[in-house]
Order: sequence, then C-alpha cells, then structure tokens
Amino acid sequence: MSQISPTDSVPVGDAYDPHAIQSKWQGRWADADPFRAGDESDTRPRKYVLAMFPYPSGDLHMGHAENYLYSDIVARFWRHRGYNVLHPIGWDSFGLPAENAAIQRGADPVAWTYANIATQRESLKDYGVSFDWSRVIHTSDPEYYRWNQWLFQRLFERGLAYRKESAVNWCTHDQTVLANEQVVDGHCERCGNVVVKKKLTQWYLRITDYADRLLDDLNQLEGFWPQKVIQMQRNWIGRSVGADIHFEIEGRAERVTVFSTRPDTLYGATFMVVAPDSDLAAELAAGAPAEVQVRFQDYLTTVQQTTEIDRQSTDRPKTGVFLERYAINPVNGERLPIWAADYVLADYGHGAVMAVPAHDQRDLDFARAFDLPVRVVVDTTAPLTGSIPVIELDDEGVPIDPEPDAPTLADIDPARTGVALTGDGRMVNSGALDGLSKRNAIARVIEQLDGLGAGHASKTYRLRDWLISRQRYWGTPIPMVHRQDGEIVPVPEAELPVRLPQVEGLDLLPKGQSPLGAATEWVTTSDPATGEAARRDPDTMDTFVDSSWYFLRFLSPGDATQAFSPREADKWGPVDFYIGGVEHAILHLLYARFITKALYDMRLVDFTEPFSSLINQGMVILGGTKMSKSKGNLVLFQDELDAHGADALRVALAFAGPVEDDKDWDDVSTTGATKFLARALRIAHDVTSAPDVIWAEGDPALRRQTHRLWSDAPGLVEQTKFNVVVARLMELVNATRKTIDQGAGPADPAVREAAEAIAMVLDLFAPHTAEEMWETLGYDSFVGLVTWRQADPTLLVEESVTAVVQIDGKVRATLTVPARIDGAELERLARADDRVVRALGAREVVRAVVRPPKVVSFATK
Ligand code: ANZ
Repeated sequence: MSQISPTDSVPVGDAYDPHAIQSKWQGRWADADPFRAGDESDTRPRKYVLAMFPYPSGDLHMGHAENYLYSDIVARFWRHRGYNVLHPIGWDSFGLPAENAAIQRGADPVAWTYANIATQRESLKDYGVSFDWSRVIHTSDPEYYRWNQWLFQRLFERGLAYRKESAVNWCTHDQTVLANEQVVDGHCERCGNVVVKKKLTQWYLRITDYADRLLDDLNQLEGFWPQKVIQMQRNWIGRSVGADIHFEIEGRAERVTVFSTRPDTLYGATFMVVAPDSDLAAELAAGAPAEVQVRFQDYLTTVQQTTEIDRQSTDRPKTGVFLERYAINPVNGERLPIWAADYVLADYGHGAVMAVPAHDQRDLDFARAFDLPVRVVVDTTAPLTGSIPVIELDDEGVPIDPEPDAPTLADIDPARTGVALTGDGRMVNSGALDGLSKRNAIARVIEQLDGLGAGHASKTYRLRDWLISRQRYWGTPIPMVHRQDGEIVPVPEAELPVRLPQVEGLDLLPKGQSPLGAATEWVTTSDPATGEAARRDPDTMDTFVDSSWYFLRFLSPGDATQAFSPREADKWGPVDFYIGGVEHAILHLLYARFITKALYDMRLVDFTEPFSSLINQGMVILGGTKMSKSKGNLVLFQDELDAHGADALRVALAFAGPVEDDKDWDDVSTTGATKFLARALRIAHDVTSAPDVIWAEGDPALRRQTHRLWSDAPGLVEQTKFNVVVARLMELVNATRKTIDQGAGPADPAVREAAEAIAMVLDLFAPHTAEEMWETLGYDSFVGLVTWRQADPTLLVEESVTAVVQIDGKVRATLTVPARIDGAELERLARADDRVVRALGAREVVRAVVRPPKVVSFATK
C-alpha cells in the first residue's frame, strides 16, 4: 500500500511498498541477528545505549515510539562509527496495573502481564528497532527477581535495609504505602486519591547515607545530563547547611535539638515550636497540666487529617497549642515557651524549631497570631559594605541626609509590618555577635555553641530514606523470615528466590495488609537456624527496586550464578547513552544512582554513576494537549505503524522537531515522510553505474554536497540534532534527483556516491528503506553494519562564485564570494569594497536588493 499522492512529481508507482520492504528486512534481521552485541572476541570499542524499559500495561503508545526511535538512532549511529554496540530491551513487568486488572477483571496478573509483553514485543519488532533480542529480561521472572532479593540481603547486611515504625503515606484507594516521591500534591501519583498518614513498621533503604554523594556527584554529570534534571535531583536531595542547637528543657533530663539554617539569629529566638505529630510533642504534652493534654489531643486529631502540603502552605492561618513547658536558650539563658504547631514537620530536621519571628515569616505569622514577642537581631537597614559615606553639608553647614527616604529599623519593625526581615545586615541585641554580618555571626555562634557543648555545625536534607515495603501481590517478595522471638533473619541464599505463590485462591482486594500474609501455606515457613515455625515477610518491594539495577542484568541476562557479572560491568558500564521521559527525572534516576554507589562500595562495579549521558525526549501531544484515553484524543502507535509503516513513522517523528521539544501530532507528516522515502529509494533504482565506479569523475557540486553530509552528520547526531540530519538527507535526495534528471544523468559516479551516502545515513531513521536501497545498489551486506565514510577534505573547500554589485543599475564591482554566502554577508562585502565606496561617494543608499550569491543592487537618493 503506497501513500504516494497522484500529484507527486516522482512516478514511483508500486516501487515503494513500505510494508513489503519492512517484512522482507525484518525477516532477514531475524535470521541473521545482526544487532547482537559483539562478544569477548570483538575488539571494537564499546558503547552501551539504553532506552528506559517499558511497563507492559497495554500496547505501546506514541511516547514509546519516540523513545525507542531515539535510542535506535543512537545505537545505529555508533555501529556506523565502528563501535561494538549493546542496545538491549526488557520489561519492567511488576506493578499495580497488573494487579488492578486482576481485581477488576479477574485476570491472572501473570497471564495479563506476559500477554501484554508479547504484544509490545511484536510492535517493537515491527518498528525496526535494532535491539539485541538475545538479552531480553522481565523483572517479574523469578530468574530476575531472585536478584532483587539478593540485592536486598546485601543491603541488609550493610545496614542499608532496615525496619522502622513511622507515619507513612497511605493511599486510601490502593490501600498501600507510598514513597514520598509517589505523593503528588497530597494525592496518590497513580490513582489520584487522597493520601493520609498512618503509623506502620516498614522496610526502608538508607539512601540518606548517600545524600552527600548523590548531590556532589551531580557535578560530574553537568553538561551530559539535561540541566533541568540535574536541578530537580539537587532540589529533591535538598541539602540545607546550618547548625544543630541543643536546648535544655525544664523538667526533662534530655535536651531537645533543633536544626537551624540561621543560628546567627539565636538571640532573637522568643519561643520554640515542636511538630504536634512527633514523639517529642506527645511526651512534652504528657508532662503538662490535664487541660493542656486535652487541648493537645484535640489539636493532634485535626493535624492528622491535614495534608503535608496544607501544613506547609504559607497563606493558611497559623494554629497551635501552648504546651506550658519551657526551653532554655543556651546562649543567654532565656526561658522560651514551647508550642506545638503544624507548620513544623515531624520528619524534617529534628521535628522542632527555635522560632525567630523577627526573621522568619512562618514564625512571625505565628507570633502575631498568638501574641508572642518579636525581637529584631539583624539590622537589615545597616550597610554591609565598609565604605565611608560622603557627607554633604547644606548652606548652613548642616549635613544633608544622603538618602532622606532610607528606611530606619523602626520603619520596618516586623511586629508592626508583619513582614519578617530575612535579608542580610548587622547583628544587634546579640551580645558578642553585635556588629557582625550574617556570615560571620553564623561562624561565631557555632564556635560559641561548640564551646558550650550546646551545638555544632550540621546539615539537613529534604531526602528521606526510601520506603520499599508494599502491601501488594505483584512484586518481589521480601526475602526475610520473622522468627517467633521477633527477630527477623534473611532467607538463606540457597533458598532464593522466594517465589510468589500462585494467584489462584488469593484475595487480592486491598485491605491494608499484604495479600501474601493471608496465603497461609506460603507465609508459613521455618526458622533457618532452629527449624522452629516462623513466618515469611508478607510485603513485596517497590518496583523501583527492580529498575534500580536492571541495566546491569542486561550484561549477563542468563547468568544463574550472580545478579550480574562484575567483569561485564567493567567492560560495558556505565551506560553511555540513556534515553527516556522526563517523568523519571527524579525517582528512578536517583534510586539507580544510589544502588550503583552501594554496589560500588561492595566493589561489584568500578563506576559510581550509572548513566554517563542522558537524553529526555519531549512528549507527543495532540492539538496542543497531552493525549489521554479519557479525553479520547489518542493517536495509537500500532494504528500508525499499520497505516504508514515503520520507516515513515520514524522519519516523520525524527523530523518533527528537536528531541527535547514536545511534538504535536498535528504537525507530524507521515505523508511527507513517505514521499521522501519513495524518492530516496527511487534514486537507488535509477543508479546505473557499478559499485566500483570512480567517484572522482563525478559531478563536483553533487560530490561536495555528499561530503558535506559526511562531514556534518556525526556531529549533528552526537548533539542529538536528528531533525537537522533528516533535513540534510532531504536536501541531498533533491540534489541527486536534479543531477539525474537535469545534470549528467543516472550514470554520473557522483549519483552513486550520493545514493550510497543517503542509504548509510538514512539507516538511522528508516532502516528498512535504507537496507532496500543498499541491496538495490548492489551490496549484499547489511547497511546497518557498514562503517560510515569520511569526508574528503578537498571537497569541503567552499566553491566560489562571482557576484556583481550594481549602483543605480550600473555594475560597479565584481566580487569573488563563497557559493553558500548569505545575504547579510554578501551585502557587507559589497559595501566594504573600495570600488563601491568610491562609486557611492557621498550618496546615501536608500534601498539594497541582495540576491545571494550573485547580485547586490544599491539604489541611492
Ligand atoms: C531559626 C531560623 C531563623 C530559621 C530564621 C530560618 C530563618 P530549610 O532551608 O528548608 O532547610 N525548620 C527546621 N526544622 C523544621 C521542621 N521540622 N519543620 C518546619 N520548619 C523547620 O529550612 C530550615 C529552617 O526551617 C530552619 O532554620 C528552621 O527555622 C526551620 F531567621 O531556624 B530556622
């Protein structure tokens, strides 16, 4: 089926049948397996190109079409550059959608998952992606998830996997725990329902131990990862630098520590605030008068129903309860009343703050609401520079105020204005700190606290430990055994994998506890040491564990003795090009970076960052908005593939715009792409010279254009300017067609040279058509494996032409200029020419007509 319109100038007839070409070459690739990565004996340099693996929730969509197109362009490119390329594919096949389908439709999650994988696999094959199909992995295979369990136990041994009770995010709909990262604006990232806090004992991975390295190593990625992603990672880790300050509490043996980024303001602290939902608040309240306890309990109940987002919002009226307890300021001995208020979060810093209302807006709002004192300790009106102002005197010798309107401290008193003074200035009301700037005061007060044993410099992170327990079925069972004495021990390695039980007979409906806990036979086991009855851990792992190391499994996918081969990791790792959607800019990448560093510390890999470079593609949208099933504006990948064939779809997408931009399907022209491909193939058919023809005898202009492509294409691909490469191919196809029809004709050696170049570069975008061209041109190798040619430098020298310069219709000068000169440059050269300057004299040019490269015409007054 041809998409060529009858008006097309090239009479291709039936010559371009994308579907026939597609199945022919897919058959040959399946037989010859040309894209399998080279083994041990392969001496070429290596490149590891990886696209984020798909989740098998249905058929592939246009986002996948883009993702796998780009990774394929990069993989094919490096093969053409003479590299041994690893370009694997697998499926991220555990997760909730399979389980929800099971609940809603009674589908078996196993059958559902693997049927979807089969469909997606067919689509990817149809799309002509040059994957190494010998390395496919599925994370839901016991052969894969046993290594998740191995990884978990290695982390457990090192104290990096642990259990703790804490208030966790609980999705009221999915009835499962969510990581902080999976909560978006107080709602479940997946189902959109409200997330509440619930106290549970759960498994965590100690990613916070790696916070500094995760942050600092981002510097290495600068220039290789999108700046936006690096920034998102930085913000997510959120390092704050300041001090921990210990306060004595009246009637309590232990001190309370607060974290502050502004220890310089310590003399301005007028009260202390603790998070109502912290253990500390409960304990302080318990020691308070009975009516305070009642008020506190009521308040706590309300707070527990408030989302974290609301608690942090600045425009909400402040609420809180005075606990009738007091803290002592370590530097001046002042008694500070202690309040419980929900703007202080239990799980940030130490869950308590020293409140400095004059210099912190939240504290000021609170102080004004509850009539607490406000004391300024930083005079933000005081100049920070040391320069001495010049004082001018008026006629009577009275100094003129240089800035009569400059505010004084009284003008900006926060207690009155309601605006906290957050800027820099000079310390006041602060004992020995008086007169210092903020930076010096911070250093000085930390010294002072150190001396008193009342504090020290410290850092806090926004990053929390990674909560990995899920109370769901379709995931990796946590390989731990709960003994009767409460101790929790690893399942012996020889007994791994702990396999999921058959879903049959299990009630998967979310009930707030894992359905595996109800699988009596499965959950009952014995203590590996004593043989006494014990229970398996009923939870499964967050699927981000699966994808945190999968790129290593691709290196030795069939290895039954280890998770991955450290030797192969040494050879191939880290991934050279990682390609995927920006929706994974934080979590997946952060977890993969963390696990890589942990594996590095175990000496199993010799690199500390998993992905050396990262490409985020834009989205494919429709009519300016995101495609979605519910809006009914879906363009289906398989439909497009069926209608236009893989090559036209690929070319149209690659041509639609820069990689990182969103592409509106309305602007994507598969028809244009089909015409272009037909024209390209037609050229191969028209060539009449033999492969051994002497190119040097060809038309120099066409040859120059071909060699400009050879010169520019590698750099353009490396900068991911794929759309520009397609445009250059289109130009070369047109120029070649012109030489065939209007120039020296199809026998011109330059036509063959151009046609071969087109086939070799077109392979990135339209591999089936490129192979067909290559075969038509008389070769029996796969074009996908051919090394690209080098540009001949002598052909890159710019061709020059003669341009004429006219003034008021008379030719005044001729110039020798490059044939590809642009209008502005041509006009500049013309105006600078001596003869032109002389001829113009004092006359003024009122109009310049510039037709590069040959004519400049000036009209004068
Ligand atoms: C006193 C102070 C004075 C503060 C001042 C700020 C300005 P970032 O930068 O986000 O790390 N804080 C500490 N723990 C908190 C918690 N659990 N919940 C809410 N707020 C908390 O913020 C650090 C600052 O946030 C800390 O510095 C503390 O207030 C507050 F003029 O201490 B500051």
